Amino acid sequence: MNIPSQIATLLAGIVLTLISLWYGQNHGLMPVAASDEASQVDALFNMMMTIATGLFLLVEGTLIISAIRYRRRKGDNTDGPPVHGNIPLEIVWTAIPAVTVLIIAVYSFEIYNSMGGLDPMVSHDHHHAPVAHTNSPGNPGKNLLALDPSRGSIALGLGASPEHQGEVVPLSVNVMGLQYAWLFTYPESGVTTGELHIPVGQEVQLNITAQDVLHAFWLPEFRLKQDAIPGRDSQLRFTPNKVGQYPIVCAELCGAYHGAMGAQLFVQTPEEFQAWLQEQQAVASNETQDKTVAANSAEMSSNEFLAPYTQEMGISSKTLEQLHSTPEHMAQHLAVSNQL
Ligand SMILES: [Cu+2]
Repeated sequence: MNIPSQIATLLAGIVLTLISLWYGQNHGLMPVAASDEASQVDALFNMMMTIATGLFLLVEGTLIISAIRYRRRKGDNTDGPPVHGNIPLEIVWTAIPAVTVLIIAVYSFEIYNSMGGLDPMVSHDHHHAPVAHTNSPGNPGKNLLALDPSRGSIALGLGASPEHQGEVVPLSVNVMGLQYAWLFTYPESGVTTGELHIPVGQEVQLNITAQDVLHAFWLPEFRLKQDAIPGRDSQLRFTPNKVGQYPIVCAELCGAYHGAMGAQLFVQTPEEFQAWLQEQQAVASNETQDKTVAANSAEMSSNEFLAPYTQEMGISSKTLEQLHSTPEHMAQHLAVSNQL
């Protein structure tokens, strides 16, 4: 049986495309998608996976077929034909990746915009209500230029998506990254905790900052990641859509125990969330009444806060102190030892 090479190539191309399209949707690499925004990120990822699968099969397939088909036969000691190049082929293999990259760039920018990446959030004081957005939805870049320094600096991250622009977020939570934990403060109720609870089905805004060094607030199931930067605000605005418990990961190497820096995110029904919040408020007011319990964890030193975690990890508080000692501490030590 002898199939003409054009038809064989066409058939191989069809099979390759079908396999790529199937694998692009069935790679199973992503965890559950728990936010409204996650499906867009997944669509982009699936598209890139489809292209990558096609390219992999094309390149590796050609390599394997060539290695078998054009191998050296027994007794053949002649040279191969001298090939100096193939201009049409070179144009094709430059044009196809160029167009592919351009399509991915435009598509990902479109997703970034629809997730609120172009909403230039004005950084605001954590204890006040968010500054109203003055953007016109059709002209998202305008505020970038019209930034008024008296209103604060631009926060990084994701703001209002075009369809939510001008809306006030029902719940905003302040997130503080510190070596080696995340702290969450609910400004309206004065609750500070080590786990993040949010109600399902409504927009939430996280105002993220860091106390000491760079951290990164990563929610894999929500397809969101944002740097936490000392002295600078960043935000994430999103809508959780699945009740459940999800990991919060620090995704920026931030010190010796970076690997253990994590927290839990609980997406609850609005009723459960309100009940939890009231419970936390009650606990907080009891603590201030009898004053036997230390003030809320925001006022703890990071050593105090970390004590239960370090014990679990088998690290003594002394080690932690040494790790945390700054040049000033060293200087004090020296001054004391010199006096002796
Ligand atoms: Cu960290």
